[in-house]
Amino acid sequence: MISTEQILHFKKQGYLILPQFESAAFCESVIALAKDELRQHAAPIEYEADTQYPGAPISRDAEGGKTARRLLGAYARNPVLANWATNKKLGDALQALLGTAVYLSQCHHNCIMTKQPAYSSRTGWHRDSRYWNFARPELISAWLALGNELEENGCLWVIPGSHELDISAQQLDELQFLRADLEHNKILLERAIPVPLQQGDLLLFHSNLFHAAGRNTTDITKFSMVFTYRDATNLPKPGTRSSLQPDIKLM
Ligand SMILES: O=C(O)CCC(=O)C(=O)O
Repeated sequence: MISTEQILHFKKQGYLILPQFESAAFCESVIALAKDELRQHAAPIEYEADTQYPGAPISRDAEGGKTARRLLGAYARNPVLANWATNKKLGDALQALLGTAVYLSQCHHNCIMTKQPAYSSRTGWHRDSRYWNFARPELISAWLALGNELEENGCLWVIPGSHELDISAQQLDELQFLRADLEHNKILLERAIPVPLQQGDLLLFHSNLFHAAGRNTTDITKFSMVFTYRDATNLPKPGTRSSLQPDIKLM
């Protein structure tokens, strides 16, 4: 299913879009499920306030403080989500990119991201691998657009090829976001591009790829489903957050 050209694109750019990977009907069914969970505030949930990102409510008790950002623990939350996260079509695509058997990490992403019209926050430029602890920072996240994702509702932006760059500690702030005030980083950020997605498109991206996202300025919530995968040799480091829950082998 994945061509040599697509593999080369992923290796060089650090991301790959597989258009129309899922049907609209499936995406709508997951949105309905997510809305139901949001109505019930079904734990585990990360709220915008928890992120402390720019634009987020100051605390869970502040106005808008109960705006959810992520329905966490998606794999264990519902068999529909678990089945999707381990489905063969996705597994085959990941195996083509990772080159070995594929394992789902339950410790990272593993969520439905919601970006709600009011109180959504802005995510700065970062590598997901900054807080992940594996033998190598070489995992792949699979981001399924459950609805259309555009600049106005806060789609992802990426810096193509940035997964391979050597970045010094001085280029990052104390939370490991790229410092926008540095001339060196400005040159890097000029290469940034938005990644608009249509409903059902799948974005696969490397855990070292710098990415960011804006706020949702529309009046419709944006939903995306995101899971993270490693290859068979890239084990989580014992005693870290990345090894808190067992990884799931895709068949
Ligand atoms: O949609 C967003 O705000 C970006 C989320 C993101 O980059 C992340 O969770 O790593």
